[in-house]
Amino acid sequence: MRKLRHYGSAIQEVAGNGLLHRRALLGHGIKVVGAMGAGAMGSLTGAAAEPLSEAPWSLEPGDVTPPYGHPSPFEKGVVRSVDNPKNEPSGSRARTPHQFLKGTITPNGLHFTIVHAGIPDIDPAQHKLLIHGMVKQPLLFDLDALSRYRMVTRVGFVECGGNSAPLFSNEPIQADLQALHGLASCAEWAGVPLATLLDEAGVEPGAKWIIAEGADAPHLSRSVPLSKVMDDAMIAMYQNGERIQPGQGYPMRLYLPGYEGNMNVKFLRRIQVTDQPGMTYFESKIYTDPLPDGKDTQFYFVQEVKSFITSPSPGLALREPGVYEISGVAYSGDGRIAKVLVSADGGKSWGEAALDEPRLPKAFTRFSMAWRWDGGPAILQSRAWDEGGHVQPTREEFVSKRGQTSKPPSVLGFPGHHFNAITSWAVNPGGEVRHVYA
Ligand SMILES: Nc1nc2c(c(=O)[nH]1)N[C@H]1C(S)=C(S)[C@@H](COP(=O)(O)O)O[C@H]1N2
Ligand SMILES: [Mo]
Repeated sequence: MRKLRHYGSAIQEVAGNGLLHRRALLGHGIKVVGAMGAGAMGSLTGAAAEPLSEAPWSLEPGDVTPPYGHPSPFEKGVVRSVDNPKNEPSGSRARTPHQFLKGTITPNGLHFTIVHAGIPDIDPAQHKLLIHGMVKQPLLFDLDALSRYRMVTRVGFVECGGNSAPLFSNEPIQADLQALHGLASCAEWAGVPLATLLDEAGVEPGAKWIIAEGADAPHLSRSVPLSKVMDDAMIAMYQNGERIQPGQGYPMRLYLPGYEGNMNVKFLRRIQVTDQPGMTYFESKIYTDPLPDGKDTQFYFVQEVKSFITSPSPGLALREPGVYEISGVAYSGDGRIAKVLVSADGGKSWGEAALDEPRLPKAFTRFSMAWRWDGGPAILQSRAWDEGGHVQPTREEFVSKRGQTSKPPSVLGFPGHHFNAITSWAVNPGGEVRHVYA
């Protein structure tokens, strides 16, 4: 390993083109930004010694506290991109601005949202959930009845099968991170385990599936294997502590940790226990993957291991050579993230990123890596492994298995589904960040 001495003390380089040991970001012996007065941002150390001037907000009382808080008006650019703002009669998507977020929890107002016919205005006092089919005793719940059961809390992601679909394009599409990977979010969900309710209803022998149905106009329906339902399915009613957002399925949704977004039926009103799948529209026509041999996959469930760098990323230019934190999220529908490697030289060499705790199964894990950008060209990549030993494929591996622009855009406008290969950001000598295939 090479020692860098440019910044006063020795920081280990752990991989090519400036990837540094994580110690570099702990502030030991490295100057991250310029000295006071020299750089626009000031220094990380010594601020206490400098005189501070009084800004207007320091001289008078501030605003009243609103009953419900909102981000600072200075953060008004941190919003979802909505691709059907007039809510025309087609699907509508709102994408999470990952490039502006840190940590692992997506704020409720920024959770990605896909609705196939708008957001229904459901009166919770009139909404009911029916459980029927191959059960000894059909059950009908209103929200109050459901709220009397023991609830569980679980942090986990939801990812649309169409997330990252732009990366099926033969040429790298120049767009920001939220346009490319914004159809995945992570929240703390609270609700009643579906197993509890099915135990009460009494599942009959021979039952193998449930078919879940929403109360919105399309009555979106999906089949879920009973084994998954009994394992960790939840009727979620709370999202990050408050009632779930209308866009997330108010007043209740099916939450299936790690499973394809579409299966997480929102506005849930019916669960039919059956011995066979419903072969519904979305599971038989839309979210299947065509393979190069002309066949299609049947029943894609688990969102496979994936990661992407959130910063730097397109639109977040680097101002000047120096030390930066490369930061991103990794997740797997199969369990915990075990390891994330980062490259600054397009995959020639890799260094192991630091993983933030807690590392929860089927949830976002934040990773970071210190990087000294010398002002030259670089290609940044991340690659994740999960505890089950699954590894995020390279683009080459993915394309040889699944093909490129594998089918014409579906009715949802996605040219393909379930893309989880490595994403590459090129940093050019001016500091601009572009999406490339490497
Ligand atoms: N009832 C109903 N459930 C639904 C949908 C819908 O339009 N109606 N959209 C599905 C799709 S395609 C996805 S990806 C997820 C998105 O969940 P979110 O909007 O909470 O992020 O919800 C799924 N559940
Ligand atoms: Mo979706």
